[in-house]
Amino acid sequence: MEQTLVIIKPDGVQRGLVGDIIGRLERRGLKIVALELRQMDRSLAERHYGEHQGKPFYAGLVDYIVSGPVVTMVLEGPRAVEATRATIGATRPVESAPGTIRGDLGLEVGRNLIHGSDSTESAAREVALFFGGERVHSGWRRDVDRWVLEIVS
Ligand code: IDP
Ligand code: MG
Repeated sequence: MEQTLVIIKPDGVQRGLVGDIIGRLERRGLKIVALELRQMDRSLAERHYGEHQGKPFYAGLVDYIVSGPVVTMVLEGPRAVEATRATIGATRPVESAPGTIRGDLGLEVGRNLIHGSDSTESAAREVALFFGGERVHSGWRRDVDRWVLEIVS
């Protein structure tokens, strides 16, 4: 089963949208296998956003992500990376479809509420960066799964 890393960014936490955002992902059928409120430090932010180093928005992005607590989680499900990115919406909230998290709740790219891994390779790297192997509880049995998934392992 695929895993993905989600971060509810400081604006999502400050605006009291944690429940709404997690609820949307949870209702879609994705299973929470790790969840934590934490304050990211600069070194973690720089490692997480390493691919953007050198871009004009990089310094502002790091300042933004360390500006307050974030909620990090690992979600599991079939094609979880793609399902989560689709639920999140496009990077620029004004270009995100209504019904998506960014399209319903955001306006500006520098306050776009949430991060989701963009590939299974990024997901593996990010899950390890934020939770390590031992803090992900991927084994728990969710009794409703036979009504969400066609084949339950
Ligand atoms: P993504 O979060 O949709 O994967 P990326 O292109 O990976 O988007 O960019 C990472 C984050 O950097 C965005 O979510 C956003 O917070 C920020 N960002 C991207 N482009 C800009 C920009 O042009 N101005 C300000 N911030 C940006
Ligand atoms: Mg990205």
